[in-house]
Amino acid sequence: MSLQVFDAGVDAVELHSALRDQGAAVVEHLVSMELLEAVKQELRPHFDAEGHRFQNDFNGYSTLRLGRILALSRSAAELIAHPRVLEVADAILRPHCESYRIGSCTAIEIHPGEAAQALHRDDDIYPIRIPGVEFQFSAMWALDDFTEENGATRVVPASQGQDEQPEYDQGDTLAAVMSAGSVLFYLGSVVHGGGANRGDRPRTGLINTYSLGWLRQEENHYLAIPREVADSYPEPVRRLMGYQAHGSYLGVYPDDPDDLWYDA
Ligand SMILES: O=C(O)CCC(=O)C(=O)O
Ligand SMILES: [Fe+2]
Repeated sequence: MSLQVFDAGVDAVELHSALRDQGAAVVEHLVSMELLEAVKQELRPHFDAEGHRFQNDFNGYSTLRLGRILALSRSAAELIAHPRVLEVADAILRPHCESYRIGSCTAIEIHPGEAAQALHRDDDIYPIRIPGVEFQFSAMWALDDFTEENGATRVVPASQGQDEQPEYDQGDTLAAVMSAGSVLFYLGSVVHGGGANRGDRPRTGLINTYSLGWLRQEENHYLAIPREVADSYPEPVRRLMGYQAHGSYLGVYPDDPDDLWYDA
């Protein structure tokens, strides 16, 4: 068995239905090598300078990580706000909210010798679950080819939507094998983890999560991204960062065009 892999032209309904069934799916070759190279080059000095700061038992000690991606890589905005990703986010999240936001953006470089990450659910950051409601979903971009050997993300298929996380082990997982420029979509309630890197080169990916607009964002984008940098992005990216209210009453601010507080 393997995860369902679609080409870039996949029909949105088909993709959404695969995600509903398996909790995860890969879409191949969505972006150009030039864009990937730009993102990698922009992140490189930051990986080298501060990637080790995120090392701990969960993230591993042979893995470099970066947060506050939109402050470090302008090109990454094209992955974060990619129309194909937002189409999927719309299908999964919009039934449960009026607008959604980035939860977190994390670049992850798993180095040779790293063990498999503990299997987990990204949405366990939230203390409750609501049956039938996905709180978030994730898009893991392969910045390098992802292989069985080099630590491709491991996913437990059809593990989504459960109240408690059952005991799974690595034998229950499938590797999201995909070429650079492809993306793995998975639901926030799907059990998964970074793979062990048994190869001889690092594996780099960028995971962007998107969460319901009435939830707190995992990464505090107002503090993580300097205001002038946030303001320099186009409006759809600023909105994803959180510079918008949810509907008319949550997170309102004076210049919000949709706000109903300040209009009286
Ligand atoms: O690096 C990966 O493939 C997955 C990492 C992950 O799932 C996480 O840190 O939450
Ligand atoms: Fe995760």
